[in-house]
Amino acid sequence: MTMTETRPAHLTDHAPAYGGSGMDELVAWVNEIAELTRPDRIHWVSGSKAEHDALLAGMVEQGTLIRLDDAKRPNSFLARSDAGDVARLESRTFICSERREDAGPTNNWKAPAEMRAALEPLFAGSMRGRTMYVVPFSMGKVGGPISQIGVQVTDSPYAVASIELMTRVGDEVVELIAEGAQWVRTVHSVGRPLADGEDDVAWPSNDEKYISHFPDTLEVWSFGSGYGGNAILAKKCFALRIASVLGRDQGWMAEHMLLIRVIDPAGHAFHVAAAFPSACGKTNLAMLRPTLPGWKVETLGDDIVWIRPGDDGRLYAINPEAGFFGVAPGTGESTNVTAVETLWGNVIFTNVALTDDGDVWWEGLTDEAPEHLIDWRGDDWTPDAGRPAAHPNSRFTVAASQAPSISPDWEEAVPLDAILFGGRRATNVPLVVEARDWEHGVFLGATISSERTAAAEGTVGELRRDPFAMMPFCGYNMADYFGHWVEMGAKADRLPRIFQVNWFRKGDDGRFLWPGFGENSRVIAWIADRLRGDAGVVDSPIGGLPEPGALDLTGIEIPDDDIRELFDIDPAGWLAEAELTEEFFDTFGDRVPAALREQLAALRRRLETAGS
Ligand code: GTP
Ligand code: SPV
Ligand code: MN
Repeated sequence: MTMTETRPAHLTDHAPAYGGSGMDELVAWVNEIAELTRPDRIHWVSGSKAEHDALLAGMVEQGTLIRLDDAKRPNSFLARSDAGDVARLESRTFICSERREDAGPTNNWKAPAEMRAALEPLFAGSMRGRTMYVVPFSMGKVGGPISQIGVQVTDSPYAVASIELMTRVGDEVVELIAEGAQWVRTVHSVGRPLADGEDDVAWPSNDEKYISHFPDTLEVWSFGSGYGGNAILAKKCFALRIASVLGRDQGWMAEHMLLIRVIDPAGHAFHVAAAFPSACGKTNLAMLRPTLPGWKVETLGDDIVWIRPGDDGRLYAINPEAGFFGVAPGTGESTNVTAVETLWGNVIFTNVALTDDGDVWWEGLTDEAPEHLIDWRGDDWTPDAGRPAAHPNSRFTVAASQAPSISPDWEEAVPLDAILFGGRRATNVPLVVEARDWEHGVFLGATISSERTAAAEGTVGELRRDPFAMMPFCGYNMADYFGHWVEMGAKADRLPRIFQVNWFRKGDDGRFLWPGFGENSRVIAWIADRLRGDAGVVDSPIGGLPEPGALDLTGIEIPDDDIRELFDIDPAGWLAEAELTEEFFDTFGDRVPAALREQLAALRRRLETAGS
């Protein structure tokens, strides 16, 4: 079959015409999806600015977007989602590997054939009355050594505009596909076909939702949601769940991490990646403005990192994304001034509040709320309303290049010097701990727990396991993933050092013991000094702690008692935690690597000695 025969020309506008068997495959796949979903039009997205602007203008006209005041927030827009479509849905997320044990006990599993049978009637005709967009994208710079490519077919112009900010979209990707490069097939429908002449709603979606992954065939099929990670399939679905499987098979890693370059007062640079669960401070640390004089942090990425061993025995990292899809609430002048500056214009906001003068607001942007707002649902709001004006998982979508802190070379791979694991822990976990070695560090990552946030469904505040901050994002059996981490340690000979941090420890009175945000630079500085070898450390049963005085606290007032509490290690509390870790490991049967079982036994021995 030739290209022209397989392409339904009457539906298609701009379609890049490269030769090659890869191109025929792509076109055949697009046609197959169109035949199933029955769109009125097919638009091949070129990624041009004019096209992006036209998409946005179309959504304003249609009611999906509100254009913000051009003087206050140039070229920026507000979307209000359906109230039932506000976050990731872990309960509707499926890993459809051939074998159930390859998904493991922490993922929902369905056999591929069974899932296809469930999806087929949902996708059949699901794009009627709509345009089907074909969006070719690259994760990492196009053609880069650690980059990967994919195509998303979607009936959501909001998803298209978001993907254009979050990834690199363009014909060069189609050219790579035509030449035969491996690519990931992602299909997305909001699941709201339009009858003839029926008016669209502002936020089309479907009560029935599926976010399904087929790791064996490198496919993602997402139905019913238009929100964030459910709809921007390049992000969590591809760059974490599918990529983690590629990494397992090909000897690299896909991680839920931020990436920064830390520069000390003498000009030494260190590259640090940090895995914190959703809405636990990655964007904040990625944009850290140090309060410690002379220190500087450059942003490389805020959510996803891909890591590969280099020829020199070090681990190299990239941020595969091109934008930030960041949590709005809690982002303000005092907490993340860099983000506030990044958001000057060219932003798509979702589910934040609208001010009377056509700008946006959310809890934490300013200390005092405006006297009147339109809240995220479109209702009048005043400070005494008794409910937040912005949804707790409201977000901004903006190009990474707009951050004033972005590294000049942020698209290049950097050698990793340190990896941090963290979470929200009101108790037990100290401000910072250094792993004894790689395997102990992997144990720290594997045993992270964190209090739930609004980034997914569930009860906010409830403590849950979130190993490596990857619980919702690991595309295969998590015990095998632990094993992959252990093995990666053998693949490199200048491994990054591993630390655990916790900005969220609370006193008995419920207040945070650590001021956090810019002051986290003090912890980063201690870590950087450790990497250079000139900061003091003392051993403890759970790892290395800063020697008294080694953490630079000049210029801030923190009561000595609070500092003591921040580093307090209660052997009984930790032994109880070890008990839970064993229960957690046992849910994987004998798949947990022996190295981690040994780490747990050694931790218990050290705690028992300390406690006696
Ligand atoms: P995802 O995009 O969901 O993966 O999350 P993220 O980890 O990038 O989340 P983000 O950085 O946006 O964190 C959001 C929340 O954490 C906000 O409410 C912040 O105010 C809060 N936060 C970040 N850093 C600190 C800190 O050092 N101390 C305290 N107390 N809160 C913090
Ligand atoms: C997260 O939940 O970790 C996010 C937001 O980064 S979303 O892309 O919606 O998953
Ligand atoms: Mn995330």
